[in-house]
Amino acid sequence: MSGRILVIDDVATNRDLLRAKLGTAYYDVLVAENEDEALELARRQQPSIVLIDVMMQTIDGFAVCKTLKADPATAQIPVVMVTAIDDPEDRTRGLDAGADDFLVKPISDLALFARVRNLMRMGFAIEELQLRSEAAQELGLTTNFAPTEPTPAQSVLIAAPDEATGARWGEALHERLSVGASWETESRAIEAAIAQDVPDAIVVHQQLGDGRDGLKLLADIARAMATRHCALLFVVDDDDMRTAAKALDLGAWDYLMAPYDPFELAVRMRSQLRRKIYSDKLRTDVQDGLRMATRDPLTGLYNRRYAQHQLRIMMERAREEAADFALMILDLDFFKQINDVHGHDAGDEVLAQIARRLQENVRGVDLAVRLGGEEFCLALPGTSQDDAREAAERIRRAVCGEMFLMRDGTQIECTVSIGIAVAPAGEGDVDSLLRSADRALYRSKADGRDRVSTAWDSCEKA
Ligand code: GH3
Ligand code: MG
Repeated sequence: MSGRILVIDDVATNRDLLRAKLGTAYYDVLVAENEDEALELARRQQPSIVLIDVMMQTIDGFAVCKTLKADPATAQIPVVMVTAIDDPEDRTRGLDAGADDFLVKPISDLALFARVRNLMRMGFAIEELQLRSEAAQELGLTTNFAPTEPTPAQSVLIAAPDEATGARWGEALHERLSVGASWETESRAIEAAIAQDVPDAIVVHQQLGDGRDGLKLLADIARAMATRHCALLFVVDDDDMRTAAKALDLGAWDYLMAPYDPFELAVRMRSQLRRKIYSDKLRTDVQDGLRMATRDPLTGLYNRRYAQHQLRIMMERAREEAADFALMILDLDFFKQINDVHGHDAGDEVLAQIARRLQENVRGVDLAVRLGGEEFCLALPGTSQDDAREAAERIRRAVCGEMFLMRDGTQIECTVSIGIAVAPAGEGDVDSLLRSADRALYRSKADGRDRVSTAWDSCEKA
């Protein structure tokens, strides 16, 4: 997010006025005096907000808005249209072109700065998610942003001043956006509805049916864990720009002022729902990315990279608590033959089933890792040498005691060799513990496989 604002206006004095006004709040202002310049600057400079005057001689502001919204490179940049008079027709056209808001000339500082602050804040949040999602994409996830239309799966809850208004707005949203819309007028019922099923968007009227302050409800919703990602639209009752500004600062994504036009409500809701769908998608990508970065896709176990980091943390904790820390390395026996005889896919299936058996046989505090190939590692905090040996024997039997059943009915037998090392009271470092376990494993292999060896027994022998 650049923190830059692009002002598009073909009149020099207007541009200068806005530049000066925004400059006082230390925003970085870009200006464009024709259409080409505007599109070029928007693409290249990625401003945080675009301000377009709709009353221009040489530029069609609506067309510019439409072009910006149709181009994936600029579609996410919020567009605010500046109108000379509060012309409902201009608003409708602008909203249809994808504009995110309107400012009426002469622009009040309150309205301008409240809107800019709000859009900047939301932009920063989305940008943060985008960056993390890009990191996820580098790990192999594909995400392409395409503006998504709301579907019946989206739900909107209206916190209405009365039944009739709730019904009218609900109908407008349902008909125009085909989303599921419901309404409530009493705070209790509103809270109960949210608790039962968190909606994608909530419309909050300034004055609720039971006289409760809508701004208070808005603030609660914006803060609560369960609802903080809901799109929030505030309906200003007292026709006061200060109330609208306050709503934006409290967390409203957008607001609506009288005269209430159900069409305007629907169009504003559409763009907020799009934003919501987009940010939800980014958030899921980030979660998937994190999962991908830490897990092995075939088995779902943690991967080596994550283990290296996590083992260190676990061992530090063991040292702090002076608790024994056991580490096991498991390597499947003659696994190459399984591939050779039954095919690579069957080998994969055996690996996946082994991982499942491993997970079923460890505690929640243990860490199960696929180190690579047919090699696994288990970290068992708070486990003494005796306990570790016992656990290893149990795991060896649990993992390979039964044959592996393939989808075609084939039964495959596979055994495992295990090496264990224990850091008494968590002393020592992860790398040497891993090396000790590895040496013990090597002994299991050398002694005939399908067995458990311990690092301390080999020390005693040596
Ligand atoms: P040893 O008892 O000495 O460990 O013998 P081994 O055959 O298990 O060991 P080796 O290192 O010779 O071979 C390991 C085999 O594991 C070779 C490799 O193709 C196979 N392998 C590694 N990763 C995968 C995988 O993800 N899927 C499948 N199907 N096979 C894998
Ligand atoms: Mg092996």
